[in-house]
Amino acid sequence: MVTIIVPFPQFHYSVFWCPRIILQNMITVATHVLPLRAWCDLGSRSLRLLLLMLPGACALFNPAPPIITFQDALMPGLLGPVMVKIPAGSFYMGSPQQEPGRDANESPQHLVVFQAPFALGQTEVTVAQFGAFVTDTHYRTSAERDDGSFLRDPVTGQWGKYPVNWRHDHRGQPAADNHPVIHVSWEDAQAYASWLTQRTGQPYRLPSEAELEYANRAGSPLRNWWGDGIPQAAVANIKGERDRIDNDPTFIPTPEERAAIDPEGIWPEFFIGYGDGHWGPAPVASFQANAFGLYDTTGNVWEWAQDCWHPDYRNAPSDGKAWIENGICEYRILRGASWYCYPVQVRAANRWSRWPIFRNMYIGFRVARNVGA
Ligand SMILES: [Ca+2]
Ligand SMILES: [Ca+2]
Ligand SMILES: [Ca+2]
Repeated sequence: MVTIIVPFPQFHYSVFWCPRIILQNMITVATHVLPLRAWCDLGSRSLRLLLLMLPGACALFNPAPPIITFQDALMPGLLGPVMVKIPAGSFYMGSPQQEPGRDANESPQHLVVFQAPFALGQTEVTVAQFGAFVTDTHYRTSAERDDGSFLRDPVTGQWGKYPVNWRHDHRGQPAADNHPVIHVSWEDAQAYASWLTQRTGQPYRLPSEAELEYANRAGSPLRNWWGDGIPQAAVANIKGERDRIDNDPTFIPTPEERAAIDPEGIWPEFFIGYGDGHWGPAPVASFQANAFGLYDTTGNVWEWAQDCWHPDYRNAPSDGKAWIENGICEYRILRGASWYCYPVQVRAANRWSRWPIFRNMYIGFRVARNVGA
């Protein structure tokens, strides 16, 4: 195992990080429990000031730990995906009642505690990485066994099943090696993780839904790890107004999509004024990492999770493990939204699910692995 330690790169986000329990509890109390009047009545002015300064002060004196990455050897001359050690900790999973655009399936917001660290792929699995697996095993994906995968024709705008697979991009052209692999199903993702386990002797698997949200937020209780609202800089491959390619009808959602995704018709179809330079998947790690050192946790491609679908979080486990019990296992979880999504879907708490052999032009995955303390 090769271990690389890099310094914590973004002090700004450590404000969320070090005192995450204090900060999240303060926000929970401030927004759920205390009405404004009670907050104003809370002790003296100096006490209020102290409470507000605490997160910043704590970050100054107790900075977040460094980001630790490693790679396991797969076979002579080939290393596995770069993995990031995600620290043990806790967070509130789901969205608060007042979050704009939320769905009932994100309720109730609940505390999840990770007693032990775990590791997540630093990036989504790439075309090159998936290709090494196929070369070694001659594995045939769901798309290859079942007449192709789904994409929107960039000329006609029509959704359809085309003779494409993991080797192709969102237009059906050969995909670049450094792009996230797409047109892969939950079953294909399982097969890849099993191969990593077999080749490395280490316990690779798909992440749980809780792990994906915890890792995505990286301490942020806001709508996204970079904050609320429209990003001021290019932080992720999401659907920006300036990402539109001339004459490409796939930028405009179909009437069915619009009705299904935004029944109230109040959300814009893209992030207004935003541009990240990509309509379609971008090479992995094209944008800055979040506070955990992970790339593209939001945007680029949706990512499969291990869990079965549950319509909300009632009776959800609090240990962060994949939630299978009493679930609808004909559907598996997808997280993080994609380059194709409406802004209403681009929220850390947002959830989606599809059946295990489903695949299309905006779904990929990253792997997880158990690690020692
Ligand atoms: Ca984009
Ligand atoms: Ca992603
Ligand atoms: Ca949703």
